[in-house]
Amino acid sequence: MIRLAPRFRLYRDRYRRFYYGLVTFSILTLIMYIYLVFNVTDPSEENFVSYSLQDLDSETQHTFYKGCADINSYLNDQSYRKSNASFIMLARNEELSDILTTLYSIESHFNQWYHYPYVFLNDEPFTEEFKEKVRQSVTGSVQFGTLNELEWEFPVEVRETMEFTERIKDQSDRGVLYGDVESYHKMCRFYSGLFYKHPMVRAYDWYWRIEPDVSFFCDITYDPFFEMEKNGKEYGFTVVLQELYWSVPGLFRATRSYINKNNIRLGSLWKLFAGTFDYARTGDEYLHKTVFDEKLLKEKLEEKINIDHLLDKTQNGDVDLNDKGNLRGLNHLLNRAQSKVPIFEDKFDNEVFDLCHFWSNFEIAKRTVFDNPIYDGYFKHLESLGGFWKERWGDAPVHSLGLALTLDIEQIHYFRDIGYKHSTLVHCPKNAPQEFQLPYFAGDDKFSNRNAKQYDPPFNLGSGCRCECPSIHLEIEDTSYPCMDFWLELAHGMEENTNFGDGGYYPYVDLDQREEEMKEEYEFNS
Ligand SMILES: Nc1nc2c(ncn2[C@@H]2O[C@H](COP(=O)(O)OP(=O)(O)O)[C@@H](O)[C@H]2O)c(=O)[nH]1
Ligand SMILES: *[C@@H]1O[C@H](CO)[C@@H](O)[C@H](O)[C@H]1NC(C)=O
Ligand SMILES: [Mg+2]
Repeated sequence: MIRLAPRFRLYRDRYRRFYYGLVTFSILTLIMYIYLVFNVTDPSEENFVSYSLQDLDSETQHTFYKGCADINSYLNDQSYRKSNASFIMLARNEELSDILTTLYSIESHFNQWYHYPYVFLNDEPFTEEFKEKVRQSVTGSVQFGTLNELEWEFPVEVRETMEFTERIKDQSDRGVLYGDVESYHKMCRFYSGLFYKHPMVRAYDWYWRIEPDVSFFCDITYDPFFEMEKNGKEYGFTVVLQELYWSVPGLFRATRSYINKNNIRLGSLWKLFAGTFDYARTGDEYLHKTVFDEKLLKEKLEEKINIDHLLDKTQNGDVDLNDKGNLRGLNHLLNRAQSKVPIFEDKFDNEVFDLCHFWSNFEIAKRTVFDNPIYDGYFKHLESLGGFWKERWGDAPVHSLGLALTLDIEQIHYFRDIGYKHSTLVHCPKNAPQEFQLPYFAGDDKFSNRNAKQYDPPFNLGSGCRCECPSIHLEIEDTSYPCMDFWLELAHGMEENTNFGDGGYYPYVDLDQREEEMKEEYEFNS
């Protein structure tokens, strides 16, 4: 297993160069030139193997099944017990058609064999038409709940203040996604701290969260609740990615203050979310202060190299603004003068939030990962600080940081074999080899003529069962840098090879050496 370490690192580093090249490419024509010089023509790129084409299993982190389980023998196995579990979905009446899309997808790919119940929640009563259509579409029982004011609305003493209205309005000016949509704030608050207390959710030990307009691409032929329980897992995800910084600038500090005030003993999951300030080893004070991840490293080094070059020219008195290199230096100098280091606002105890989090629109979890005194106190603390309206703290980062208060990495499961799409992001696995595939059969008449399309071809390292991925998709596993890297290193117990701060973890980086390497790659015209 240890031998995997350099492999991941190698691919990751190559991948980073490629990815950031790609991003910059689409933004600035000037940088496009640099991109072309560095990345496209980089011969080492030929060896790049994306994560989605690799076997990522480790001893503690692996898919429960390779390919398809034989559903009938699975269900009839002596040791199998149906779990005390339910789907849950918060939704609005007007989302009915998107909801039916979701239901068709989850039923035809999973629930037609397992018949788990559903709980639908809404801040308004569901219409009769809604209930009728939903009941017709599923093979499990359904409950519909209406949230009361305490569950859905911000506390009266908050929502009737001028500050409340203004703060929310202000977020659109600052360009926070959904920042000025009050109901979105309510939704995030509800999912952060209240859903698990709802009586209909508390009636179960496990839940699977779904949303309108999501798709599943593979058959899930085993019972994920049962397998999680059997394997000591408490929280399962399909996508891990970075949050937009401006929606949560104060969340990490708030989390840290709760931890310190209550002497919380953190789970090892914390390492996935917290980084230290000692990321960059360098004699350069400015770089030490501003570089704490690979993206900034590249930006800041590029900036430094160009500025140094310009200053050098200035000293010799031969600055020529028709020269691309000089012009670039000047631009960088202006940028540096204007740049802020926003992430520092949220620094605490020498740790920063790396912005990674599990995407919470899909969750399979034990209810008590949230329904416990530590998490509950955490939510109350966050609520008291007003972050659900002063900022736009999302339930996803709140869940992730909150889980890390109690859970260890080993209790988290990556459902790599579940193909999933929400909005534009797609995770879709490669199918397992042919000998691990089984033919489809309907578990319910509704699905007896499920369109028999061609499944994706098998792949020797694949894990999926009867997957049909979108023909063209950008695989999130390959693009959720740096979160998937961190996840994999932790999943493979590789963090001892890296730089450890107090609680936080980051790969060790020698900035001065990287600067030398980068300088060599640069070509100045003069
Ligand atoms: N009842 C109700 N559900 C909501 C409201 N806002 C969001 N939701 C639900 O909360 C979930 C997340 O909202 P969504 O708009 O999909 O957010 P996104 O996935 O972050 O874009 C979905 O299941 C929505 O149906 C609301 O105002 N009322
Ligand atoms: C399911 O779990 C809930 C919450 O723990 C419990 O109240 C309920 O009795 C359980 N139901 C069954 C059938 O075991
Ligand atoms: Mg959604």
